[in-house]
Amino acid sequence: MLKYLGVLSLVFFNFFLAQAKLFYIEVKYPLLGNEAPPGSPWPMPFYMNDTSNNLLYLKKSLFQIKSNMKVDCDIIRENIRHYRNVIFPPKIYSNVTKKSKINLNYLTILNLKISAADVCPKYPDSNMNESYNLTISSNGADLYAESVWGALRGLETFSQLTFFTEDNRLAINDSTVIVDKPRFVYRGLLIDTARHFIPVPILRKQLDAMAYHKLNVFHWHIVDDQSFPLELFKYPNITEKGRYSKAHVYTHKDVKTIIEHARLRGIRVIPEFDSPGHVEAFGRAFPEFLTVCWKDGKPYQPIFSVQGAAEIVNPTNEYVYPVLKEILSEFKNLFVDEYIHLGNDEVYYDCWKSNPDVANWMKKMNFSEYHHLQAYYSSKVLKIVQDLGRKSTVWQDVYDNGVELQKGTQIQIWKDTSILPEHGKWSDYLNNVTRDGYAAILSSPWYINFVSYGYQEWYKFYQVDPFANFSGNDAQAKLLIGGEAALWSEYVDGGNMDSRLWPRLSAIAERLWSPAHVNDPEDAKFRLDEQRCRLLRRGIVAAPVLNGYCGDYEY
Ligand code: CP6
Repeated sequence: MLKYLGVLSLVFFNFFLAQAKLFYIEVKYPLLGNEAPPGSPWPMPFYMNDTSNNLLYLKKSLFQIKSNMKVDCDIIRENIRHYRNVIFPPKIYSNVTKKSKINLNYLTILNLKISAADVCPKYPDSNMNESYNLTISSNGADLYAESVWGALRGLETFSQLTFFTEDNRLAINDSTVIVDKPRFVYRGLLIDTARHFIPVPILRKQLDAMAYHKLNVFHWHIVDDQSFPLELFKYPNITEKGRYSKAHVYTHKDVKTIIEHARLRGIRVIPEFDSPGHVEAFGRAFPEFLTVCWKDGKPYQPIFSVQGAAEIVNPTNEYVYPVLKEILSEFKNLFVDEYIHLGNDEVYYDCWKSNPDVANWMKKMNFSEYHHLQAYYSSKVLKIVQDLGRKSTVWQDVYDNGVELQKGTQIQIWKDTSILPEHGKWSDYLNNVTRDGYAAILSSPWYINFVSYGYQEWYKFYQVDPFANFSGNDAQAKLLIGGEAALWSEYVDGGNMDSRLWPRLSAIAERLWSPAHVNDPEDAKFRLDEQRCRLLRRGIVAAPVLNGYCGDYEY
């Protein structure tokens, strides 16, 4: 009887499978019919014509990229090399159809025509000109750019316009015309390397992937409560006690490698030294700089990892500031960007409130509120960075506490009612910060570390518009300089970073680069699906967008 049942269930199962297969075929092919035209770029350029369907073909041995630079420029040299590899990926290109019976039209040259041909800039900065124009014709392709940085963005677009045809040749649409420039000057990604250490090669790969999306700022949230993975010459003790292990440290040499790689991709590296909160790892070497929390009328140990009273610097200890000055001075010597990020986020007052010495000190200083104490601390560290000749970015908490800031200080908005009910709306924060004359960077809607099911994430990221509910004038609008996705790494390390970031970050990158009207996810999804396949071909293990498949060999 049992045996009989087994056979019966097998029959039923097979029947079921057959039904499922039928259903699968019926659904799958109509969906696949809705593909983006091959060679569709991501993010969408400012302007792109309806290209002809005439194809030009590319052959590695017949194709050259030339530049009009009058000075030797390592950035251009490196990117010509890099993009030749991207356009002709060694493994995939080795399989293309080599012989042809018919005469094909070949595209043989891409000319880089850079206006500032006698300037090879050293580092990308907040003023870099990233605009470019690109034309493809049978006489050759021309890439016009004001600066080297625009040439890099144009090279990326050019590489995306090329695609493999069904007969397995590399092609590009003839008569393509692109006029392109970024919508926002600041298009960033925060990577947190303190909750999990991210190996240098993985960071380099993410910098490549950022350049594939024209993102231009790597905000390196390098230290936090959990670890202090940065080598410090001045205070080796901080690193020794703050790191996870010897293997989990970015040496000065590592940092320089990262900055160099980012430079060649047109990406700025802004390091963050977060304090007075998020300093547990730092405090292991300097416990005397942390606030001692009190309970039941006496100080208590251990001070580490107390819920709701996380480790916070004690701003009343005057000896902390010279040490911070040394650390920030080492940051200044190591990192090259004009901005240093000073954190100052999530300073919970419970521990300060519990400590009677802090209360007495505040009385002496005439501080009636704990945010006065936080403002006192923030002003001191801001002054240190200013004296070092650098500008500061800070989380919005500094602004929220009413600290007077230097012009040019950038405020990063991370709060929203959707994160904590006591927060305000991010659009209100943007209105207020820019009204007061500060540059604002939007992050609240773009916590890329959070995941839910499938499309729901990227649709949500994509549909955000930084100017939604913006009520400021033109001058204020200019101060909304862009946005930054944040990858907090509590549940991310080098192993799952690719698929956590991509292609969801691609959606944010398009929001920050492309014109505001490019905002329909139902339209974008086919192009994004293609971008995902492009990322796979380039070695980035991006998550799927639509059902179906990429090439025959990609996952
Ligand atoms: N770590 C640090 C974090 C966060 C912040 N700073 C954070 C807070 C709330 C959310 C996501 C991240 N994990 N150092 C705030 C800027 Cl929802």
